[in-house]
Amino acid sequence: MIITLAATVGLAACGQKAPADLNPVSGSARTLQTENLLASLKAMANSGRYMYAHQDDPVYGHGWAWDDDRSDVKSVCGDLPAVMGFDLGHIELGDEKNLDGVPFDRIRKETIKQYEAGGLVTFSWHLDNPLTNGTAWVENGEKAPLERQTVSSVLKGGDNHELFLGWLDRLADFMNSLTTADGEKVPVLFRPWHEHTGSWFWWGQDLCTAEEYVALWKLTANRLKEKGVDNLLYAYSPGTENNGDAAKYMERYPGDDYVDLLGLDCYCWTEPEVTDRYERFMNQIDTQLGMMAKLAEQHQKVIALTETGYEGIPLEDWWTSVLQKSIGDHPICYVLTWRNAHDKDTHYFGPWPGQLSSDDFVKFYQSPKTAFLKDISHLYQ
Ligand code: BMA
Repeated sequence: MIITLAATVGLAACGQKAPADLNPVSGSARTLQTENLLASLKAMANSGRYMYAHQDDPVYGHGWAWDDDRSDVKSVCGDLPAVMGFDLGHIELGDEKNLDGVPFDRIRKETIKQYEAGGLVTFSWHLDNPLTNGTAWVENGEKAPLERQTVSSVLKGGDNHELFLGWLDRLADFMNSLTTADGEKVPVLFRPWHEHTGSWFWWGQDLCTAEEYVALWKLTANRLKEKGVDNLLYAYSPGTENNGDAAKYMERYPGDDYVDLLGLDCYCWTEPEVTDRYERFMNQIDTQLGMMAKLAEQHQKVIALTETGYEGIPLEDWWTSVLQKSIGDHPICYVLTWRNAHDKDTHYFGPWPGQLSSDDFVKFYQSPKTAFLKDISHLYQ
């Protein structure tokens, strides 16, 4: 079964190889491997199977950090996630480590390793605020006058435009540094400016206008292109605020030329006052993925559940009875659960040995619907 599916995905990807000059973002060449990756993600979605992804999986986990060749997911089910997520927050500052203390050299190493194993890496970017020098998060709530000016300040004509170009150039240097020993550029899925439909990041809904948000996205993609970055697919990932309304979902969409994948960040409730948390989460996932699948068809894109999870996973069969059920047959290419912090006891979204839901995670792993690293053929050929 595993071999058959791997072959199907691999073959479908081969059949749809796009010429390298069909780069929708840049208009100039995006590497052939990057185009092949996009074809493979589409083939994966059409195969009825989806890849499992975990943030920071190979660099730390529940109760450990910085070991080599270790993973909470592998310790539980014997295989690695097919997709690894990493965060690039603080690359803009020229720091050696990201905002969670992960060295960028390690992220580069793991990205190349995952590519050589045939799997995928996706990057989020919780970058600092260039106007306040604060974090990505809006720290002053409604009294956030500076945060409200941040996006306009980095756009052309704004006081922080030059500074921000420098930040983008550091990001570009990192993307360009993702090369194998043979000099092959490693394609990755970049997911900038995420959860913009909420108002907790400086690029969020109430912090900038739709025009400013779109301009921010285009500035980012165009600058990276100018700096020779040709190994990125782009993911757009709003939160759930649109309630299934396609027009709202697309309100700040930067355009088909700037996006490859339509995503969704949607978490299971942990608030004690929410009593129908599973039902609400499942309905939300079902409604939103249904809407996104239609949009993906119209816009020729692929969809994914770009962030999800239930912090602390206090339900024994959450993986199969809640997550997997709500995804159902929606044609996503992957589902990502957030990180297992090594320094915060209850901040984890993936399994670890002995965790309440770990047996159920093994069932999720064994399901014919899910794909882990050993299940996939090389996504780039
Ligand atoms: C958040 C939390 C934070 C972390 C940030 C970036 O959701 O996990 O602890 O710093 O993501 O990874």
